Amino acid sequence: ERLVIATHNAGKLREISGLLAPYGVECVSAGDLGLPEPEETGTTFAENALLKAHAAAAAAQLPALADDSGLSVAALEGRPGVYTADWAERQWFEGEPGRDWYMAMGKVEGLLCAQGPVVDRSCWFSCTLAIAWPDGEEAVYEGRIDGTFSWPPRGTMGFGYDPVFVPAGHNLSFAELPLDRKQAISHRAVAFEKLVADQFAGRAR
Ligand code: ITT
Repeated sequence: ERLVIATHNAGKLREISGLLAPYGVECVSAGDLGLPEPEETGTTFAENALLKAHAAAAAAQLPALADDSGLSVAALEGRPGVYTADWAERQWFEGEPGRDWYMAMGKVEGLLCAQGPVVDRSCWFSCTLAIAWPDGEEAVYEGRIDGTFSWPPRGTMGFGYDPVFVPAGHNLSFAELPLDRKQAISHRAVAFEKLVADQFAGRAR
């Protein structure tokens, strides 16, 4: 059985493939199928995840799994949240991949610093997984992990905002934790546990 992983984000694809590995699902990425990237016009993680999953399922005529995620900062009323990718979209340093993420993380830090010397740095990562079938059927699963926004960025593993996120109860950032340790606790792993219980129960090899 083939499942389209409806993401164009290489970091997500790596994590999703790893989380699905024990269940004998044959994964094919939206990129490999040459599927277009739909515009994310939703205002919630669920809306965007469903939009991406349905677009891929219809285009590929296969079941498709999409992930919409982001980092929310409590002292910024949950921003950037569903707009996390948008905050990094401006190419301040054209031709230098990765620097745009640094600027987006810096923007969060700047907004926090502007609030004064003592600021609540609580934040959380959210992940919403949506699975859709070509006949229009759908299901949604959500996960969250709480932590602290930490500056300056630390670590080289993971992707996106991992270098500034220190999960609650840990001292290392997500980018300093080996992938298997991130995968044991992350927002994505929490959502996956629900997806697997619902869709792949009893299929672990
Ligand atoms: P697709 O829509 O193609 O899946 P995207 O990068 O546009 O890829 P989103 O719209 O869901 O994905 O934006 C989520 C952003 O939040 C993503 O680009 C990451 O930078 C960040 N993010 C999500 N999960 C993360 C994680 O586990 N670690 C670090 N950053 C994460």
